[in-house]
Amino acid sequence: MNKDTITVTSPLLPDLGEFNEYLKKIWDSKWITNNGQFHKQLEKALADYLHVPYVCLFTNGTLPLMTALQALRITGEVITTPYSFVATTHSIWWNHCKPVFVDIDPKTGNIDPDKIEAAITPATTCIMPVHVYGKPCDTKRIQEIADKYGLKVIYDAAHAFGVEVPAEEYGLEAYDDKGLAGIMNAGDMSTLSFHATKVFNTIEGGALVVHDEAMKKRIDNLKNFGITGEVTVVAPGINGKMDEMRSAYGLLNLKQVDAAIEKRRQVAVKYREALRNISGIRFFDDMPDVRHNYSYFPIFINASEYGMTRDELYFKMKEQGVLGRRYFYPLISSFSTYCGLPSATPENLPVATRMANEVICLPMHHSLFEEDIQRIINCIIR
Ligand code: T4K
Repeated sequence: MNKDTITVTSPLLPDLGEFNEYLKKIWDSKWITNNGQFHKQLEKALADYLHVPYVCLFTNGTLPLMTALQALRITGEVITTPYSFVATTHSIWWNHCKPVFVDIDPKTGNIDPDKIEAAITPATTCIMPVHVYGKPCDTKRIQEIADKYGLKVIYDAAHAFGVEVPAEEYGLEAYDDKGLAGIMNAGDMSTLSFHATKVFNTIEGGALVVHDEAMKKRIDNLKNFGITGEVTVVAPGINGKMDEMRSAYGLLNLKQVDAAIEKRRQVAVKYREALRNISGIRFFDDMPDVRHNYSYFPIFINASEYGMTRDELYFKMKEQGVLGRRYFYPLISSFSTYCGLPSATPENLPVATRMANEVICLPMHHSLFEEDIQRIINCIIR
């Protein structure tokens, strides 16, 4: 790739010297996977950081979704959003359940709680919302609906690492006297992705956040083939274990993730300043009292007002070496596996269809320089 190319993201990398020291420890111990010391340390450190009771580490962000559905014995229909990365719906399909798509709220890009009840049938057992771009879902409303109909809620929180919300408003318990709560406490379980492209990464990696010790044990068994003892297998588990190298890498990245989020915030401030008065461009502002993680910076192009379609701008940026991404276009509901489902029609999903056709995620990461940001803005405003 040309050195002048600006990519949509860039991985947060730990200091190589410090990583080497950790590698030396791993080499000395000869314990390289299966719940090693660094794995245990990272689970504890993440639970503290995220203000959640229990974290189960995984090798990526897709297996926790699949494992959560298994662990909660979800069957039948699962209500979900079409406006996400395809892993969300694939996990439902792999569990032999039927995804039921519900439209999204244009103010957040998240599943619209007002439209959930109409999609519930006697076969519905679960709601799987996504905190898309790290913007928190209306967890209080979603929980009320779930409780009314006896449904489980599994949040795909792949984008929401470290996001904190006013506890009462989101129906959660505060962890401090400022009344904040980690969004990962919502629902029955939440999943995270620690892929290289995420705010916090372990190269490949992910986690399942659970609320009690018994469930933590069950998930730990399920991600290790269902093994509970040398000669005992109690469930049809899978191999989802994170190794010691990635756990050590994660421990180092956790030390610098707050600084990285602050740098992302500064990028968002500059984008907003420059784009606020450009006709035909819409973006999200921060939500009141929410600690955001600035994982993505989507803009939405209204072609008639802006004078150029989304794709025209996307390819113009590309020609100039600015690689935005059209996350999340096309909608999951339009892929061949899912487009035949009754809920997958564009008529059922007008808001998601429009947003998918209008979105470009601008480059957003901790190592964008002032001149990069200016180059990106110039592509859009000229
Ligand atoms: N749920 C949601 C809501 C998700 O968004 C995702 C994943 C998941 C579940 C599943 O989690 P994982 O099983 O993946 O942990 C990326 C990621 O692969 C994927 O993790 C992510 N969501 C999705 C939104 O984006 P691509 O195909 O767009 O990534 P790629 O390889 O084109 O990389 C994008 C840019 O990042 C590159 O242009 C440059 C930069 N990059 C990327 C990599 C891999 C680097 O600078 N270095 C790198 O090593 O999917």
